[in-house]
Amino acid sequence: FLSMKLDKQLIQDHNKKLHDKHQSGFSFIADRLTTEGHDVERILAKIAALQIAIPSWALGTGGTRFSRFSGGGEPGSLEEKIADVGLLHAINRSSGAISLHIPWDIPKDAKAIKSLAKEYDLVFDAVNSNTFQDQADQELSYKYGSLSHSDKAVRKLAIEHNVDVIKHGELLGSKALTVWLADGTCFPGQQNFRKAFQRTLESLKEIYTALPDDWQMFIEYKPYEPYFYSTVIQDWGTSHLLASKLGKKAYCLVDLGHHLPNTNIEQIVATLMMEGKLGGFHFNDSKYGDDDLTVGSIKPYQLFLIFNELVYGMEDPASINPPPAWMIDASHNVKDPLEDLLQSVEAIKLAYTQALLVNKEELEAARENNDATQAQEILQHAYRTDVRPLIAEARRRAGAALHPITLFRNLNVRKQLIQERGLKTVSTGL
Ligand code: PSV
Ligand code: MN
Ligand code: MN
Repeated sequence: FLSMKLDKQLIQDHNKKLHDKHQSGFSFIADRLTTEGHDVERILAKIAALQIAIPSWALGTGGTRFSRFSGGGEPGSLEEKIADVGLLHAINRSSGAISLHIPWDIPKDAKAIKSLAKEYDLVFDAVNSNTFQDQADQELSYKYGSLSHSDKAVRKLAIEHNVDVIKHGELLGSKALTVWLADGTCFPGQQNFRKAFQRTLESLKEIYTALPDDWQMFIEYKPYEPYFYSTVIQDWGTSHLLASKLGKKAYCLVDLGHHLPNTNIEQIVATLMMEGKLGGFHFNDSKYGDDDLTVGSIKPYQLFLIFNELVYGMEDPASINPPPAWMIDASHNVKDPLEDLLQSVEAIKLAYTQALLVNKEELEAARENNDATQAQEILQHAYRTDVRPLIAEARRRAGAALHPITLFRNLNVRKQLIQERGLKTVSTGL
């Protein structure tokens, strides 16, 4: 099944069945938007262009520190992971990139892996380093930190690993390195904050030197976990400080789950874009912490407000921010990972499309007049528009499925994957 790739005819058959229902829904929204002065074709082109990278570590069932309930048919090799992302991309034509975590997914033969990905029409997004775990044969430990460690020899090991990750990425055609530094402490007094920051900066400078000119470095922040008292790169301010000190190839990476409850993430996005320092995004959703749930499952309005700032930043002709890299960073404990990813991509596209509908001129006028009521009307008019037929239409035109989850289920994909790969499978990741 997977070696055959998804037969395009299956998608056509699926679309044929849903055609009439889709067409009436699409005409309805297209007419309404046209009446409101929107250029529907322009919106469809934008929706089609948005590609979201799938993390290689999110294709299997995730777990917590308490348990992991393994799912069947999970990809056991990088080749199988590529096949899974290829399948998602064939179904939605919006997941045309894969983001690798190294050493969880070391390509043994980069050339072969690159050409396999090409067969599925996939490219390699940012490569991620891992200095939050000790590897089996590792002589020095990251228990007390990596890039920030008090021991120079440990820092050197972590720096070399990051440089090595860049080299792997170069062979695959990646153009960015994401550094998420778990380093931190569990107890007050355990660490000199200033020294830890300085050492991290020095280590990052060495990695930055090894970064090719056409690459970017994304610095991901997170307030807590795995350590529970302090984290060296705890927030966007720290990430921004490091990125500015490093230089123009260094940027901040916003992971939606990496904020303390009720943080105004859309305001962070606005500030970073204003400064030209928003490099990338890890999408997920959460109720409490870094829950890594399906995008849009808990706080869809917040996601829309974030996209409202992203669209504003991207469409601003004076913007100095490069186009951000879009990635999902999620974990699936109870859902089929592939269904969950299809839902996440859909949620991102929904929020993006709704943000495209915001009447920017009217919103600015309301703001200038301090008309809070009207500002809310304008935002929620866009947010409450059912844009699903637009996304489906963009997919249909790209040769993808009108309703991805329905197709996935009707094709019995999981059953076939279990037949191919077995019922008891474990995929690398957290
Ligand atoms: C850390 O919580 C994180 O968000 C980083 O992006 C890691 O690379 C990823 O999760 C690992 O699952
Ligand atoms: Mn992340
Ligand atoms: Mn995370």
